[in-house]
Amino acid sequence: MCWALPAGCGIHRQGRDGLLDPVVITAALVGAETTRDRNPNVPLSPPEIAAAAHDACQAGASVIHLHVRDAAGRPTQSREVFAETIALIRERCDAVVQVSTGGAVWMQAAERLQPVSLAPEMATLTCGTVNFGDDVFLNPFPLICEFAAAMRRHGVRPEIEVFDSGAVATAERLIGLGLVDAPLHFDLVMGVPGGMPATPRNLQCLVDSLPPGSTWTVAGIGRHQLPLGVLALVMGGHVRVGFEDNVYYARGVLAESNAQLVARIARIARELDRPVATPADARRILRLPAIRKEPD
Ligand code: KMH
Ligand code: ZN
Repeated sequence: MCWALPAGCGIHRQGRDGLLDPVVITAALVGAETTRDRNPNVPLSPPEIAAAAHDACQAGASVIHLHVRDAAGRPTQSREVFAETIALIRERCDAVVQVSTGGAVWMQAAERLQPVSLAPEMATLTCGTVNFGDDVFLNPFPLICEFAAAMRRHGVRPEIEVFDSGAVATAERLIGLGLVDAPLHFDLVMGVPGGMPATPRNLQCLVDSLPPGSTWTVAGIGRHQLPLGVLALVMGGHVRVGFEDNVYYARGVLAESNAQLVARIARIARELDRPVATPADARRILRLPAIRKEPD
Protein backbone atom coordinates (compact mmCIF):
# COMPACT_ATOMS: atom_id res chain seq x y z
CA MET A 1 0.00 0.00 0.00
CA CYS A 2 1.19 3.54 -0.72
CA TRP A 3 -0.08 6.73 0.80
CA ALA A 4 -2.18 9.18 -1.15
CA LEU A 5 -1.82 12.81 -0.15
CA PRO A 6 -4.85 15.12 0.01
CA ALA A 7 -5.04 17.86 -2.63
CA GLY A 8 -3.72 21.26 -1.64
CA CYS A 9 -1.80 20.02 1.39
CA GLY A 10 1.30 21.94 0.35
CA ILE A 11 3.33 18.76 0.24
CA HIS A 12 4.93 17.65 -2.98
CA ARG A 13 3.20 14.70 -4.56
CA GLN A 14 5.41 12.27 -6.33
CA GLY A 15 4.58 9.34 -8.55
CA ARG A 16 1.42 8.61 -10.50
CA ASP A 17 -2.08 9.40 -9.19
CA GLY A 18 -0.74 11.21 -6.13
CA LEU A 19 0.73 8.02 -4.67
CA LEU A 20 4.11 8.36 -3.06
CA ASP A 21 6.94 6.81 -4.98
CA PRO A 22 9.31 4.36 -3.34
CA VAL A 23 11.95 6.25 -1.38
CA VAL A 24 15.33 6.64 -3.06
CA ILE A 25 17.99 6.29 -0.38
CA THR A 26 21.31 7.90 -1.22
CA ALA A 27 24.40 6.76 0.66
CA ALA A 28 27.03 9.49 1.04
CA LEU A 29 29.83 7.19 2.09
CA VAL A 30 32.83 9.38 2.86
CA GLY A 31 32.65 13.01 1.70
CA ALA A 32 35.65 15.31 1.79
CA GLU A 33 35.61 16.42 5.42
CA THR A 34 35.02 13.26 7.46
CA THR A 35 38.17 11.80 9.01
CA ARG A 36 39.05 8.53 10.74
CA ASP A 37 39.61 10.60 13.89
CA ARG A 38 35.88 11.28 13.92
CA ASN A 39 34.87 7.73 13.05
CA PRO A 40 37.41 4.93 12.43
CA ASN A 41 34.87 3.09 10.22
CA VAL A 42 34.97 5.66 7.39
CA PRO A 43 35.93 3.95 4.09
CA LEU A 44 38.84 5.68 2.33
CA SER A 45 40.54 3.52 -0.31
CA PRO A 46 38.76 2.53 -3.54
CA PRO A 47 38.24 -1.10 -2.38
CA GLU A 48 36.92 0.09 0.99
CA ILE A 49 34.55 2.54 -0.68
CA ALA A 50 33.33 -0.16 -3.09
CA ALA A 51 32.74 -2.58 -0.20
CA ALA A 52 30.83 0.14 1.67
CA ALA A 53 28.77 0.84 -1.46
CA HIS A 54 27.91 -2.86 -1.78
CA ASP A 55 26.84 -3.09 1.87
CA ALA A 56 24.84 0.13 1.63
CA CYS A 57 23.01 -1.21 -1.45
CA GLN A 58 22.24 -4.47 0.31
CA ALA A 59 20.75 -2.36 3.11
CA GLY A 60 18.53 -0.34 0.71
CA ALA A 61 20.59 2.41 -0.93
CA SER A 62 19.99 2.89 -4.65
CA VAL A 63 22.25 5.93 -5.21
CA ILE A 64 25.89 6.25 -4.15
CA HIS A 65 27.05 9.85 -3.70
CA LEU A 66 30.74 9.50 -4.40
CA HIS A 67 33.81 11.32 -3.12
CA VAL A 68 37.23 9.66 -3.28
CA ARG A 69 40.51 9.94 -1.40
CA ASP A 70 44.15 9.64 -2.43
CA ALA A 71 46.56 7.05 -1.05
CA ALA A 72 47.17 9.24 2.00
CA GLY A 73 43.43 9.52 2.70
CA ARG A 74 43.16 13.13 1.52
CA PRO A 75 40.22 14.28 -0.64
CA THR A 76 40.99 14.20 -4.35
CA GLN A 77 38.97 14.76 -7.51
CA SER A 78 41.41 12.67 -9.57
CA ARG A 79 39.74 11.22 -12.66
CA GLU A 80 41.82 8.06 -12.27
CA VAL A 81 40.81 7.44 -8.66
CA PHE A 82 37.16 8.04 -9.53
CA ALA A 83 37.43 5.66 -12.51
CA GLU A 84 39.01 2.96 -10.37
CA THR A 85 36.43 3.35 -7.61
CA ILE A 86 33.45 3.41 -9.99
CA ALA A 87 34.71 0.24 -11.70
CA LEU A 88 34.98 -1.52 -8.33
CA ILE A 89 31.49 -0.36 -7.34
CA ARG A 90 30.11 -1.61 -10.68
CA GLU A 91 31.53 -5.07 -9.97
CA ARG A 92 29.63 -5.20 -6.71
CA CYS A 93 26.29 -3.42 -7.15
CA ASP A 94 23.96 -1.75 -9.64
CA ALA A 95 23.35 1.50 -7.74
CA VAL A 96 23.30 4.84 -9.54
CA VAL A 97 26.71 6.44 -9.08
CA GLN A 98 26.57 10.17 -8.49
CA VAL A 99 29.99 11.83 -8.47
CA SER A 100 30.70 14.92 -6.42
CA THR A 101 31.77 18.07 -8.22
CA GLY A 102 31.86 19.87 -4.87
CA GLY A 103 35.09 18.20 -3.83
CA ALA A 104 36.67 20.05 -0.92
CA VAL A 105 36.45 23.78 -0.21
CA TRP A 106 40.05 24.54 -1.22
CA MET A 107 39.80 22.96 -4.70
CA GLN A 108 39.72 24.94 -7.93
CA ALA A 109 36.96 24.54 -10.51
CA ALA A 110 38.94 22.50 -13.05
CA GLU A 111 40.03 20.08 -10.37
CA ARG A 112 36.48 19.63 -9.08
CA LEU A 113 35.07 18.99 -12.54
CA GLN A 114 37.36 16.08 -13.47
CA PRO A 115 35.05 13.10 -12.75
CA VAL A 116 32.31 14.48 -15.01
CA SER A 117 34.41 13.48 -18.03
CA LEU A 118 33.87 9.84 -16.99
CA ALA A 119 30.20 10.31 -17.97
CA PRO A 120 28.75 8.97 -14.72
CA GLU A 121 24.97 8.73 -14.50
CA MET A 122 24.74 11.69 -12.12
CA ALA A 123 26.87 14.48 -10.67
CA THR A 124 26.22 17.14 -8.09
CA LEU A 125 25.77 20.76 -9.14
CA THR A 126 25.91 23.20 -6.23
CA CYS A 127 23.93 26.30 -7.16
CA GLY A 128 25.46 28.93 -4.91
CA THR A 129 28.31 30.08 -2.72
CA VAL A 130 27.87 29.37 0.96
CA ASN A 131 29.79 29.79 4.19
CA PHE A 132 30.89 26.30 5.17
CA GLY A 133 31.93 26.29 8.81
CA ASP A 134 34.98 28.54 8.92
CA ASP A 135 35.49 28.17 5.15
CA VAL A 136 33.71 29.33 2.02
CA PHE A 137 32.35 26.85 -0.54
CA LEU A 138 32.77 28.95 -3.65
CA ASN A 139 30.26 28.55 -6.48
CA PRO A 140 29.94 31.79 -8.48
CA PHE A 141 27.40 31.78 -11.29
CA PRO A 142 29.94 31.42 -14.17
CA LEU A 143 31.36 28.30 -12.47
CA ILE A 144 27.85 26.86 -12.08
CA CYS A 145 27.17 27.47 -15.79
CA GLU A 146 30.49 25.87 -16.78
CA PHE A 147 29.74 22.78 -14.67
CA ALA A 148 26.18 22.51 -16.03
CA ALA A 149 27.45 22.77 -19.62
CA ALA A 150 30.05 20.04 -18.99
CA MET A 151 27.37 17.78 -17.54
CA ARG A 152 25.19 18.35 -20.58
CA ARG A 153 28.14 17.57 -22.91
CA HIS A 154 28.80 14.27 -21.16
CA GLY A 155 25.14 13.28 -20.78
CA VAL A 156 25.26 13.51 -16.98
CA ARG A 157 22.07 14.20 -14.99
CA PRO A 158 22.73 16.90 -12.39
CA GLU A 159 21.50 16.78 -8.82
CA ILE A 160 21.08 20.38 -7.72
CA GLU A 161 22.71 20.89 -4.31
CA VAL A 162 20.86 23.46 -2.21
CA PHE A 163 22.70 24.70 0.87
CA ASP A 164 20.58 27.84 1.10
CA SER A 165 17.29 28.98 -0.41
CA GLY A 166 18.76 31.22 -3.14
CA ALA A 167 20.09 28.13 -4.92
CA VAL A 168 16.59 27.23 -6.09
CA ALA A 169 16.26 30.52 -8.01
CA THR A 170 19.71 29.95 -9.50
CA ALA A 171 18.63 26.51 -10.71
CA GLU A 172 15.58 28.11 -12.33
CA ARG A 173 17.93 30.56 -14.05
CA LEU A 174 19.86 27.59 -15.47
CA ILE A 175 16.60 26.13 -16.80
CA GLY A 176 15.86 29.46 -18.48
CA LEU A 177 19.30 29.47 -20.09
CA GLY A 178 18.79 25.92 -21.38
CA LEU A 179 21.75 24.61 -19.41
CA VAL A 180 19.74 22.01 -17.45
CA ASP A 181 16.53 20.14 -18.18
CA ALA A 182 13.43 20.50 -16.02
CA PRO A 183 12.05 18.78 -14.05
CA LEU A 184 15.13 18.81 -11.86
CA HIS A 185 16.20 16.70 -8.92
CA PHE A 186 17.30 18.64 -5.83
CA ASP A 187 19.32 17.68 -2.74
CA LEU A 188 18.33 19.91 0.18
CA VAL A 189 21.41 19.97 2.42
CA MET A 190 20.36 21.34 5.79
CA GLY A 191 22.38 22.09 8.90
CA VAL A 192 25.79 23.06 7.47
CA PRO A 193 27.04 25.93 9.68
CA GLY A 194 26.56 28.88 7.32
CA GLY A 195 23.84 27.20 5.27
CA MET A 196 20.12 26.66 5.77
CA PRO A 197 19.33 25.65 9.38
CA ALA A 198 17.84 22.16 9.65
CA THR A 199 14.31 22.88 10.83
CA PRO A 200 11.01 21.36 9.69
CA ARG A 201 9.74 24.83 8.80
CA ASN A 202 12.77 25.50 6.57
CA LEU A 203 12.36 22.10 4.90
CA GLN A 204 8.70 22.81 4.12
CA CYS A 205 9.62 26.28 2.85
CA LEU A 206 12.32 24.89 0.54
CA VAL A 207 10.04 22.15 -0.78
CA ASP A 208 7.30 24.70 -1.47
CA SER A 209 9.80 26.80 -3.46
CA LEU A 210 10.82 24.03 -5.87
CA PRO A 211 9.67 24.23 -9.49
CA PRO A 212 6.63 22.03 -10.27
CA GLY A 213 7.49 18.40 -11.00
CA SER A 214 10.83 18.49 -9.12
CA THR A 215 11.97 15.56 -7.05
CA TRP A 216 13.97 16.12 -3.89
CA THR A 217 16.18 14.44 -1.33
CA VAL A 218 17.04 15.77 2.10
CA ALA A 219 20.53 15.55 3.59
CA GLY A 220 20.42 16.55 7.25
CA ILE A 221 23.83 17.24 8.78
CA GLY A 222 24.90 15.63 12.05
CA ARG A 223 22.10 14.99 14.50
CA HIS A 224 19.60 16.31 11.93
CA GLN A 225 20.13 13.36 9.59
CA LEU A 226 17.53 11.09 11.16
CA PRO A 227 14.70 13.52 11.98
CA LEU A 228 14.86 15.28 8.61
CA GLY A 229 15.04 11.90 6.86
CA VAL A 230 11.88 10.79 8.64
CA LEU A 231 10.16 14.05 7.70
CA ALA A 232 11.12 13.49 4.06
CA LEU A 233 9.63 10.00 4.21
CA VAL A 234 6.23 11.33 5.22
CA MET A 235 6.42 14.36 2.90
CA GLY A 236 7.08 12.29 -0.21
CA GLY A 237 10.74 13.19 -0.55
CA HIS A 238 13.85 11.05 -0.70
CA VAL A 239 16.61 10.65 1.88
CA ARG A 240 20.40 10.83 2.03
CA VAL A 241 22.33 9.29 4.90
CA GLY A 242 25.96 8.35 5.47
CA PHE A 243 29.28 9.33 6.98
CA GLU A 244 29.73 12.39 4.76
CA ASP A 245 26.95 14.11 6.71
CA ASN A 246 26.89 12.29 10.05
CA VAL A 247 29.16 9.84 11.85
CA TYR A 248 26.82 8.96 14.74
CA TYR A 249 24.13 6.32 15.07
CA ALA A 250 22.74 7.93 18.21
CA ARG A 251 23.86 10.63 20.62
CA GLY A 252 27.43 9.68 21.68
CA VAL A 253 27.32 6.40 19.74
CA LEU A 254 29.41 6.18 16.57
CA ALA A 255 27.82 4.43 13.58
CA GLU A 256 29.43 1.09 12.74
CA SER A 257 29.03 1.54 9.00
CA ASN A 258 27.22 3.48 6.31
CA ALA A 259 25.04 0.40 5.83
CA GLN A 260 23.84 0.66 9.43
CA LEU A 261 22.54 4.19 8.76
CA VAL A 262 20.93 3.07 5.47
CA ALA A 263 19.30 0.04 7.11
CA ARG A 264 17.69 2.20 9.80
CA ILE A 265 16.06 4.67 7.40
CA ALA A 266 14.97 1.77 5.14
CA ARG A 267 13.37 0.05 8.14
CA ILE A 268 11.51 3.23 9.13
CA ALA A 269 10.38 3.75 5.54
CA ARG A 270 8.84 0.28 5.44
CA GLU A 271 7.14 0.90 8.79
CA LEU A 272 5.64 4.03 7.21
CA ASP A 273 4.41 2.05 4.19
CA ARG A 274 6.95 3.68 1.95
CA PRO A 275 8.66 1.02 -0.18
CA VAL A 276 12.42 1.31 -0.64
CA ALA A 277 13.50 2.01 -4.23
CA THR A 278 15.59 -0.50 -6.12
CA PRO A 279 18.23 0.90 -8.48
CA ALA A 280 15.71 0.43 -11.33
CA ASP A 281 13.08 2.39 -9.37
CA ALA A 282 15.66 5.10 -8.67
CA ARG A 283 16.48 5.43 -12.38
CA ARG A 284 12.77 5.88 -13.17
CA ILE A 285 12.11 8.32 -10.31
CA LEU A 286 15.25 10.40 -11.01
CA ARG A 287 14.54 10.37 -14.76
CA LEU A 288 17.70 8.54 -15.76
CA PRO A 289 18.01 6.21 -18.73
CA ALA A 290 16.87 2.71 -17.68
CA ILE A 291 20.11 1.16 -18.91
CA ARG A 292 23.24 2.71 -17.54
CA LYS A 293 26.16 3.54 -19.78
CA GLU A 294 29.61 2.21 -18.96
CA PRO A 295 32.02 5.04 -18.12
CA ASP A 296 34.37 6.04 -20.97
N1 KMH B 1 32.58 18.95 0.47
C1 KMH B 1 31.73 20.08 0.31
C2 KMH B 1 32.55 21.33 0.32
C3 KMH B 1 29.09 17.92 -3.26
O1 KMH B 1 29.47 16.80 -3.04
O2 KMH B 1 28.74 18.30 -4.37
C4 KMH B 1 30.92 20.04 -0.92
C5 KMH B 1 30.14 18.81 -1.16
C6 KMH B 1 29.04 18.95 -2.15
O3 KMH B 1 30.36 17.76 -0.62
ZN1 ZN C 1 29.43 15.50 -1.24
